[in-house]
Amino acid sequence: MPHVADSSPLIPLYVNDGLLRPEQVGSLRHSSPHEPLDDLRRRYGHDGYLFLKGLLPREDVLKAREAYFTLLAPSGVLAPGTLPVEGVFDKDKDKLDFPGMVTGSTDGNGRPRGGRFVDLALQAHEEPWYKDEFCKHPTLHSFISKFTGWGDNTLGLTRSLLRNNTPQNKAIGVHYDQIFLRYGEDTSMTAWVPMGDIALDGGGLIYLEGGHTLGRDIETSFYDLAKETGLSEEETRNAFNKNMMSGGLLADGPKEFSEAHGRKWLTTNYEAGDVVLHTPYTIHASTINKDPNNVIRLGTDLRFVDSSRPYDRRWSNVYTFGDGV
Ligand SMILES: O=C(O)CCC(=O)C(=O)O
Ligand SMILES: [Fe+2]
Repeated sequence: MPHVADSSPLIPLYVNDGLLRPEQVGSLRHSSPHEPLDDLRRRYGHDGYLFLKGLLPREDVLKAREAYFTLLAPSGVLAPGTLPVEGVFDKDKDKLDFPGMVTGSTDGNGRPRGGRFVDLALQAHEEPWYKDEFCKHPTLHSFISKFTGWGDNTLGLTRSLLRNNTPQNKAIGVHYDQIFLRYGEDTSMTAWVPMGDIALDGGGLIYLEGGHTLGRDIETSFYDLAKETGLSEEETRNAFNKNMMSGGLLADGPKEFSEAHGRKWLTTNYEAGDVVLHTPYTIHASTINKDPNNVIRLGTDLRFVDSSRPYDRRWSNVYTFGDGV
């Protein structure tokens, strides 16, 4: 039987629009990659996500975390006397000089404000240890190919975003991924991969309870609205069309969104090696990183598709600022 945590997290969780009330928070259901695939598929279909404990070897994830912060260290982001793999933010620095890669906190060209830190954070996406090794981890690839039944057609899309949430900075708002993948079918799968341990209040992802069915309904209403307001097919597919919020998000604030829909946000602490798979309609956001030890939250979202089906080819290049997706 999967372990189902039965108590709501008790420590305060902050999101972009304030502190979540205890009744707005629940626990993410845990699964093991060793359970029968049919059970896991059923759970994924029911919950809209699958939180796989320890899918990846911990040391492989920590190796990538170490490489990332070794690359970024010259920017001065790390606390003196700490190791790169720890990724501890130097609390004497101004957090605004070290902005995370988060939708909404960018200049007019899609670039987050910030100097060398931002340049190096972008460069990390091109590094062989990231794009050729970590993103193509055989354990993840092979699990997804079996889980989905896509087999040899399983394709990991090249475009991905390394999200480096520095303490106290803004977090990503409420969204589902299909908004950004509309040039393809709604059959993709996202693997959200925490790159390091993340404490409960350390800025991990939060999932709206039953959010995949709500996300599907919202997408249908966006399409209906697009028709009513006379948008062309091209405009309809655009995540940033005039009927959407700027940045393509459903809302900036998870707290108000949970109140409006009467649903909880589900979360947990994460450990290096864990992976969450989610559907293209699963509604999610992130908490603000309040880690008491100033640990920087690093994670990436890897998208997988069935390459025999139409998929969003705009995701075939390494991420750059303002790439329009
Ligand atoms: O890591 C984050 O804060 C956001 C990741 C995300 O939205 C995704 O996995 O689709
Ligand atoms: Fe997402």
